[in-house]
Amino acid sequence: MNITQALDTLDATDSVLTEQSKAELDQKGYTLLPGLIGDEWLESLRRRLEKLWEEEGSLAGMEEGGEPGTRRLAALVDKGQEFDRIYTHPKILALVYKVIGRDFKLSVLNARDALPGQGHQELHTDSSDEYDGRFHACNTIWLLDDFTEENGCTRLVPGTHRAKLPGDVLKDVMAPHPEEEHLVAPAGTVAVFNSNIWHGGTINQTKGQKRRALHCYFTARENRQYLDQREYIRNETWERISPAARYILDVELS
Ligand SMILES: O=C(O)CCC(=O)C(=O)O
Repeated sequence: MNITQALDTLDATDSVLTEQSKAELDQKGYTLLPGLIGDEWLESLRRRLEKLWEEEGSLAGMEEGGEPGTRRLAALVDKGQEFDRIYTHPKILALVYKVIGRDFKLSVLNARDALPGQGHQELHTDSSDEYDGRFHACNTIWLLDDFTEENGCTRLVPGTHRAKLPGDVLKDVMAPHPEEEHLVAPAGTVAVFNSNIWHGGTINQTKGQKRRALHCYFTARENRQYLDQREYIRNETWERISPAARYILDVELS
């Protein structure tokens, strides 16, 4: 198996993409896919996350270290069949391939919910290297609740995916940026963004509204995965998923 075969098998070809999403991803550094998660799937994802939060308690998200002020979950590839369709979704994979432009794999699949009064993050990129003529990673945020101005939507600064790293040029990475755009969109939307774009979570100003999202992050194949999927993969997951999915996870038998 190679990336071309994996993408072909999963129908992740250019023909599933619109000209608009390709152009936005290239020019702004992000694009939105409204309604990608159907109602039934959305409900099953929410149910699964709540069950995992209940079961894992204070250990939730600890595979990746957690984040104060948020509920996190990590290593989701192995925590439910509901997640199989996330990292193998044809439109997502086709867009990720547009950004990275070469062989890639999943790095992490996790969840994040900013708690009331919390969740503000510095403007950052998800790539430690600034743009050097090609891109090395691509992230996606799956909105499981409506994202509003009040409940901690993501902020993104369009066009910064070809800029320097925010910490190198901004005086205050926590401050609002004059050009930032807010990811206000209904549950079921997926945002695909170049990992070099400046972005960050904002504060959940509501008294108790949830702001649950999945992050499905892909990296060029030569990079290390943030979470070593081989270390976590369970037999039942490995046997359930397709050879193409195993390729995307980089858990094929060598
Ligand atoms: O969930 C969000 O709004 C963005 C989170 C993020 O950028 C991160 O955790 O690195």
